[in-house]
Amino acid sequence: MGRFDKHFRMEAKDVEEYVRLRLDLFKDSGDLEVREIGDGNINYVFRVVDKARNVSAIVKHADLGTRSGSRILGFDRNRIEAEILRLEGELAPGLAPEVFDYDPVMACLAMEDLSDHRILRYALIDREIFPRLAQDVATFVARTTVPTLDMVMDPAEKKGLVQRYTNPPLCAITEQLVYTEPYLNQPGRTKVFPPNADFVERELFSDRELHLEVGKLKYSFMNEAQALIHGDLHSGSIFVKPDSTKVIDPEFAYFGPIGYDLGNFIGNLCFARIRAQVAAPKDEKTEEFLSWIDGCMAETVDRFASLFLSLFAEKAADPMGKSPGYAQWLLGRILADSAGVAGVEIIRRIVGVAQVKDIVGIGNEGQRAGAERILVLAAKRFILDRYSHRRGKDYVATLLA
Ligand code: SR1
Ligand code: MG
Repeated sequence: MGRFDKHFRMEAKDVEEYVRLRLDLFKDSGDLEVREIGDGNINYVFRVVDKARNVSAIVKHADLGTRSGSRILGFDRNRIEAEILRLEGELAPGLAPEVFDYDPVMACLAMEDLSDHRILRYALIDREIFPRLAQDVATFVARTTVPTLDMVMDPAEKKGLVQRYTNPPLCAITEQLVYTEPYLNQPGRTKVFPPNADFVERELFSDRELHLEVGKLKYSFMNEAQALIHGDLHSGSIFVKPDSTKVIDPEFAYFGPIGYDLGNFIGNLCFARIRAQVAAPKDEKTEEFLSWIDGCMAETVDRFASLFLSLFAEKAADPMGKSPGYAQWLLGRILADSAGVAGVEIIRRIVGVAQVKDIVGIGNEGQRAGAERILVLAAKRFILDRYSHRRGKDYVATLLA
């Protein structure tokens, strides 16, 4: 029996041996540099470089649980990620990394190295501008989701896919971290910035009307098998350079509400916007960035809406789905979900256990407290008034109110 015929948690030296045996790319390689570069909570991510031949790859390796060992997830997420990346690459060409190999035994996924790109979250923290971002993300969300809508896909085929991409352990993370814990003051399950303790108690833990609306959004996340979605489309799941956008990490993919993807992205733009507004130098670069990011937020929503309508008109097969007004009705639901999700994503990243550098990286205590308050109050409006956020400019208006 070979070394890689039974799963074990690999270190860099194991990955070096593994890729030489497994990947054609490195079959003729001499020296290889292998480094673990993962900065997430879940998987091990290795960059493998053959400097002499100028080739490289990323190997994403799953263990049974999270990196801290606090949660058992199983290995299926790695299969889901490999299959969904390939599917996304077909549906939205150029917007997902190329997959070289998937190995269910070692729970390893080898893919294109995107080291010439940056993670969007860190680029936005540096106030970098990406003119293609809105168009690329809107295209990605519309093109990867519309084909699996009920009125588009054959119903039996769709039900088969719903089974294939049922993702209980990863959905459970979202159900708990996004839709539950930020509203309950449970020991160890929230991280409240001390200067905002009273504010959070009043605005989040004690607001029963808010809890009811978040409960309704949670119902939609848990029950609405609308389309095959990415499931974790935050700014850490997107790589960018000025002329390219690549969406990575679809291990949370499952059949859920499309608004979960669109709203997640918009919520993460809000962090970058408010961080720059509150904590960046008051200079020309910041002014340009603020005006670009407001436009990006609005453009993403509006482009998604118009692309959704045109794709739906082109692809809808079910006669009832072709009824006049049906596509607009469905889009209305998706946009309301998006606003609600932008709200719950913002709140969970401020008081939940998985926080973001955009906010926790604000070193000045007063500025951070102020940024959190602006964001939480806007997030509540996104949730409570979600049916009136129909245009991109509605999001910007709420955030800047
Ligand atoms: C335990 S995982 C924490 C978060 O990281 C992922 O990217 C998801 O957003 C998840 O909620
Ligand atoms: Mg991830």
